[in-house]
Amino acid sequence: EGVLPQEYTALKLKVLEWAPKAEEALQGKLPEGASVYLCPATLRPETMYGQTCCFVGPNLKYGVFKASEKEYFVITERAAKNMAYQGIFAQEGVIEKAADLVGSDIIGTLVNAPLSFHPQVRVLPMDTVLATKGTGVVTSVPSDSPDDFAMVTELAKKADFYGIKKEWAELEIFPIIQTPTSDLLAPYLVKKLKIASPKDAKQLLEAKELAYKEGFYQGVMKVGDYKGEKVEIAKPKVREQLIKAGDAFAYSE
Ligand code: A2H
Repeated sequence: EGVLPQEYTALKLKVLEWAPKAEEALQGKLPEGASVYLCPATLRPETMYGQTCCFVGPNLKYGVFKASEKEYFVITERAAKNMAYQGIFAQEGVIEKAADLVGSDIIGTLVNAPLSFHPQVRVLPMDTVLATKGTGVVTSVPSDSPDDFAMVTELAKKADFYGIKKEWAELEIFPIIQTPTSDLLAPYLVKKLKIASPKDAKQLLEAKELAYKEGFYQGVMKVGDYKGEKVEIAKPKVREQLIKAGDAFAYSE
């Protein structure tokens, strides 16, 4: 943990169709017409064009928290407490949980992914999601995040083991950012550092650091409204665009 607060962008991925277990757990617990969103926290809002799925920790506990009369967020209790005091919920300081969910209940849920070339993506498991960081929900951008690329590769390889449909993990990975090395930096680094699975923690950490530095300082947007602009410049613009559209909000911790 650093000394400075981490400024995240929390996205709103609207639930379009619940996985059966989550559907059951939510039976009769939400008001008529309410929308529920999974809210991943990201440091790379400019990469959201490349979302291919949304990760939850299969063993983590989540709640469905009331953000306003008609909107509920799936996040950890820890994140809900932080949000309640950041003016994110309609009622300042009030934490109201409509239901409990375990990550594994949510897997297979279909959500809308704002800005993505894949407007509808599935919720998939990732064991390395930490309960102690962000919202406990992570949006997957395999083009630019080595962790995400390693995980979707693993999920596609062992779909039966993970209890998912292979095609949920095999969405096309589009180039989002051009750097001097590649326009698919995460897959490039995973290959170069011979990362075979999400368990190769040491190499993944190295890949993550390389990808983050090169992407941020030398990257140029290949897509979207800020195509051709440097990532450094485009990042706050894409963030504002998402927030203005009601598809994201600022979250810090
Ligand atoms: B990032 P920091 Cl394209 N557990 O978003 C594990 N990882 C988490 C998490 C949690 N509870 N909450 C957020 N994260 C991930 C995009 C992205 C991210 C890209 C490239 C790098 C990258 C798409 N995934 O992060 O420890 C989220 O993944 C590398 C740093 O607070 C979030 O941003 O610095 C990032 O880690 C926050 O990590």
